[in-house]
Amino acid sequence: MAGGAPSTASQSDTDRRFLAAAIRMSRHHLGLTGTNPSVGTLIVRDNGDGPCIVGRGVTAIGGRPHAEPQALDEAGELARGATAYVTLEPCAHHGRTPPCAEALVTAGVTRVVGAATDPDERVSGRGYAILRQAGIDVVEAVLAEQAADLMAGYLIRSVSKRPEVTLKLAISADGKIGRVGEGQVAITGAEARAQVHAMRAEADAILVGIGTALADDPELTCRLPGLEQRSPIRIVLDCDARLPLASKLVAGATQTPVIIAAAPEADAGRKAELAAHGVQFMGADIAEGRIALPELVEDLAGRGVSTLMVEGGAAVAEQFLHDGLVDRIALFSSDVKIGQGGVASPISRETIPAGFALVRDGGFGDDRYAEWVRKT
Ligand code: AOF
Ligand code: ZN
Repeated sequence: MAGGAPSTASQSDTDRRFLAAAIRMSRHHLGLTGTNPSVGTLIVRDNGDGPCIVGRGVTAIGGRPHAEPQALDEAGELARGATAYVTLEPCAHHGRTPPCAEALVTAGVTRVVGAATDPDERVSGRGYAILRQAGIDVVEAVLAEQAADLMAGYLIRSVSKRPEVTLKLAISADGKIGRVGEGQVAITGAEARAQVHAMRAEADAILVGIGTALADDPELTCRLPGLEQRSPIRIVLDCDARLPLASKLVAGATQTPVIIAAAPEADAGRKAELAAHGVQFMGADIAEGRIALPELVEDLAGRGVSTLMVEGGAAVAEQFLHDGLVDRIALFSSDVKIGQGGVASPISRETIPAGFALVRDGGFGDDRYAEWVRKT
């Protein structure tokens, strides 16, 4: 709009556009910021000839510095009189870095548009209050749901003291996830597999049961060119520490951590052998002959895991569903038929539990993809 203040309608369109861009940017460090959320910040200035980005920041790898000081650094003096788009309420506490809300005030930003609110009690509501007290115009909760969706791991871990759990399944046309005793069976195609690897890159940890580890000998790494360093830690539910020394998981344990959740009475000699190959152990409670998942996920949150991908097999998936520990279901389905001897999937598009809402429905190559998020 030439001259004058933009109309409210076009202002809110502009706000949504820049926040959407900040949310997309925040995705870059998903899975790399430890217990901190990956936040995106854009500093946008309008000299009368349209809005222009003058500073960008994403929470740094490891979680610090936060997004805002990086974006402000890039903007320099251009931040004065500008608008800051932040995907999370700016922090208000003196942690390992000074409060971002104060940094925005000091830099002379005159407007802040925020998406998600922060459940961290050191911050919640206080970040926005600091800004308002300084006379900054604050607009809250723009694209809040989209921002919260990407930060679900951080939000769930903060509130529920466990990671966000994504159950990923690849299902054949006849409702199977594999074939008994045959190791890995290709169900989905190359594009879907690449998407699974991208999901792994964004996750903190990936988990399978020992049945899957023995049958499939999986690597559970991200093998997308250029993203190999972003493999999540691998967790195996393995009461008796049976993971073979010759498995691919053990072979790569010194590069990408492998943690076995084992019973206290697991053979000490086996554990020592595995440990000598770089495998780590976490103690686990046993209930009805199986590893107790509520305690396990709480321990994982304590170790800093905010997002956990569960990749198999059927019994483990069922146990997570039964215990009400699944927050997101990612379902790939293909035209391939498994036939005789197939392992039935514990879930299908038609049997998604109550309380889940469909958030994505599309495809990768020849395969269909749908994603549901727990709303209750
Ligand atoms: C922001 N911008 O980019 C991020 C924020 O341990 P600290 O001092 O780093 O503080 C962690 C808290 O900071 C975390 O719980 C969340 O409230 C906030 N994260 N805040 O202003 C950011 N990553
Ligand atoms: Zn901060």
